[in-house]
Amino acid sequence: APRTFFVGGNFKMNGSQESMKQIVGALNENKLNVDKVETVIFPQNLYLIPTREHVRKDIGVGAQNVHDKKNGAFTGENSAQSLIDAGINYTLTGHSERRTIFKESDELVADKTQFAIEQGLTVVACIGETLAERESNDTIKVVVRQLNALADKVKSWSKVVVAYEPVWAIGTGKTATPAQAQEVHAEIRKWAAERLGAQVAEGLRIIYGGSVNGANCKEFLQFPDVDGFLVGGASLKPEFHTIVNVHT
Ligand code: G2H
Repeated sequence: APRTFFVGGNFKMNGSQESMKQIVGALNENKLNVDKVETVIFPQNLYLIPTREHVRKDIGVGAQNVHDKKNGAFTGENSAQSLIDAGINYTLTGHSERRTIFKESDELVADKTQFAIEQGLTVVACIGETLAERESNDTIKVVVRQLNALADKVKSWSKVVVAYEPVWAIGTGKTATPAQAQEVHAEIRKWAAERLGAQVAEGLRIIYGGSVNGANCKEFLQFPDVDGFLVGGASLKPEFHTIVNVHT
């Protein structure tokens, strides 16, 4: 495939100074396919700078959330400019936990995504349907609505990775089957071709997230539109290395 495989580790609100040291130490010591696989870890904010300082340079470090405006009076928010200043070159946007728990709208997620790109960050923009939406056959409708909201704001897609994360598969141990993921990923690429053009669609990385682990990651490789993974729970464990090395 012309697209570089992407594996992200979303640590969510986990970790301690001690566990971060261990995770970073293991990433530094192990043989990882990072020359072939763009590998990025997303620790909680408190650990971003020490992680960037200590983790090997061929692994990227990213934030889990970012504000949609320049530095200023936004108490408690996370600045894209400060991330760039600290060598934190990636961010997630629109994770379902942000959308659900923190009530982020499609439009806010799009504003955050565009602002982060403008500041120079590469953005992993997350989309996906709930169980109720899947059961009422609205999966594609929901995903396309989320994508259209992004496309209304995002001017350049070269620094966007789309993460398809069906909400019912997140942290539940229930993965979408690789075939279910492929079906939605193909629809996302079809949407991209229509809305953004054939060239953008061909280059767009579409990664899958939702209970990916060391044991199930290989099954996705036979599907042409799965360009990587966003890994939560398993990214805190040694099996993250197995996922980064999925091609070997
Ligand atoms: C989905 C995923 C990572 P998990 O949220 O973003 O987490 O692998 O624990 O389902």
